[in-house]
Amino acid sequence: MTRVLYDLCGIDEALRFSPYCWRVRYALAHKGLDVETRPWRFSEKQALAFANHDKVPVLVDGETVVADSYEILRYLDRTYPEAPLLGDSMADARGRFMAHYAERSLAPAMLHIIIMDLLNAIHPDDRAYFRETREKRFGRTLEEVHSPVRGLSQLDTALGPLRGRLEESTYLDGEAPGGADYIVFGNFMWARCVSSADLVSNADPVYAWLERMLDLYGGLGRQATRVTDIEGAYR
Ligand SMILES: N[C@@H](CCC(=O)N[C@@H](CS)C(=O)NCC(=O)O)C(=O)O
Repeated sequence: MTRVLYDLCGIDEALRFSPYCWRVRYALAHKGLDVETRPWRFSEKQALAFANHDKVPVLVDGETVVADSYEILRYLDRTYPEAPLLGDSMADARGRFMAHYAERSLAPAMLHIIIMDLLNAIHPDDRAYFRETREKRFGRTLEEVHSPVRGLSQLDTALGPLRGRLEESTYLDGEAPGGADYIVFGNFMWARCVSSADLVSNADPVYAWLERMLDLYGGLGRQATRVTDIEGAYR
């Protein structure tokens, strides 16, 4: 059976940078499940029509189609109960909190730092769409969102809860990584793949955790193509 994940790609098919898709890539690796990732661009909405959805990730697992990264993690736990990602209903509820933390605290801070790099990493045919939809969402131009000094200070504050947890534990989920780690780490993969900005100082406990996360599953994250690996793509 081929398991397929529709995965956002950028200026090059090998450049995969969606934070939500990275959550799922790690979750599948955690379960030991193989997957074929299929590159998808913002303009290819019709390719997701079968899923009744317009965003990635979309997972096709045999006869089952699941959209939305969090729903995919829940689906994987239901279907492949060994090595839980989110666990019982209380742990699942905490996982949802982590998703809100990643999306509402980490991502906005990172966005101030990487937004212009992100635009540059997107396929040229998708850039006008990205600009138009994101400027509408933010209520500002991308250039106005770009504010690295502000972003770094905002990120430093937003990293506080992660630091606290990582001072007491190897992973957010304890001695071994789990759903909480993958949900949060997806955002760091997003930034890493599109930008060379240093987001975390190497004295920070978050830095050591990032290094561990990059090495998991045979270096899944570390081996991922970055925009800096693509000739002529990085300004
Ligand atoms: N809540 C969704 C969010 C997915 C999402 O926003 N994906 C972005 C890529 S990072 C996307 O496909 N956007 C399509 C668009 O903006 O048209 C999830 O967790 O999967």
